[in-house]
Amino acid sequence: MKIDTDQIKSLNQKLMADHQADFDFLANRLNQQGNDVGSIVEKLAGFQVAIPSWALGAGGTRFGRFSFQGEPGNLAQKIDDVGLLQALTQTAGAISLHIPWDIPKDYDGIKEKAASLGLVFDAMNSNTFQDQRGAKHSYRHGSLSSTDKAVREKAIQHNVEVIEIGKKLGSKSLTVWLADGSNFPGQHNFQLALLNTQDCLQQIYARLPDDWKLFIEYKPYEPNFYSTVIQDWGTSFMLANACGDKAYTLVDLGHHLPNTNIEQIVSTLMLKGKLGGFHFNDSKYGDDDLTVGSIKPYALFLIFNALVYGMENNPQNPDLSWMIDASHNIKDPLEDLIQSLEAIQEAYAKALLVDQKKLQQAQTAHDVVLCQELLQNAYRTDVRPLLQKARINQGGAIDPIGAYRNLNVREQLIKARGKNTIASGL
Ligand SMILES: [Mn+2]
Repeated sequence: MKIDTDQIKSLNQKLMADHQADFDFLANRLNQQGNDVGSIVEKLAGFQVAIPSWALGAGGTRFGRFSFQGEPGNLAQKIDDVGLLQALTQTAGAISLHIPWDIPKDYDGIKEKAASLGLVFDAMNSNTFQDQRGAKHSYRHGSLSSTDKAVREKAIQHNVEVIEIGKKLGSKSLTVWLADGSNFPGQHNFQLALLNTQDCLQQIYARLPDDWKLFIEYKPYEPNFYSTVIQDWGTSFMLANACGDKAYTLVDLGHHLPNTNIEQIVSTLMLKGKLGGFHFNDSKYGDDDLTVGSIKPYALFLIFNALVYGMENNPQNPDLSWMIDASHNIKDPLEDLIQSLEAIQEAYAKALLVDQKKLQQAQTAHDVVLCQELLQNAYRTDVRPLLQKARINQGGAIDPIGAYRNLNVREQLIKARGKNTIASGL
């Protein structure tokens, strides 16, 4: 199914008067405080987040998976779903594919479909964390870090294939996340595992087209519980430096031990020009992959504050590749993603409200109280009318969740696809 702009317009009509009153009130206030509301709305409209192809179906846990009806059964349907998100939110202008789950059969058809929905192909994701059917060599004991040369070769070759597929789709980056690590003390020689990984990443990097980027994602634990080869940003940063200028660190919010200061990590990486990608989700305990902003919205705001500072002050750092990396165990995946997109925009808008000049003065004057006031005044502002304005300007919905429910999107997807379809992925 496809949502047309007239449907959205007519739903917006009913909410327009309230929106306008809210927006006028807020814009007036913010302009008086010295903000440029027009430019904030423009920045919000330009902020596009990639949706990963594996997030459109129900996610599972190791205890089970509860299928969500009407799930996309193939790549074309996944792209349709991202198209629905984009039509409603105007914030989801890209899709990030996972290989081998989403190898296109008809490249022209897939490209055409994406283009017709206003979508581009963001980073390609390789998979060396599970064996494919009939595989001759197993990743059971690691991939790029394996002590077995044949396994390492196979993992390198897979990444090269992912690059080739991405080239045909117009993608410009490869994200590598490794599950490599060990479960028990003594199982790994840490140095050998790291050296093997570095050597393999360099070989993959050598096959990267000139206008591509390599993103190296880190994670402290899981699926291995004693050690992980690329466990933290420092290891990723070191490996990216060992590869070259086109290699960057990728930060995933859920890939940190509890209470890690993620805003400080992104600040350091942007200062060094090495933050390439960013994955959104939220968590309470570990890599919980929950809806963005559902647990720690203030932490998200503080991270965005660091990101906005970096975007404005660090020309040495490239434009970031933004993606939602979440899993949907009990919510409708599309509703969950709409909530995440809203939370991302909200945190971004609030960060744009921080008076950086005043903050710097307060920092210099050691006025700790004022520093906190400046951050929290921005955080406490209800910026939702700005988000609505950005969406309206681009043909999106004032209330995306309301529109999704009003248009009976899930019911229509179930009617078209059936109750028993299962999206490929975890
Ligand atoms: Mn991730």
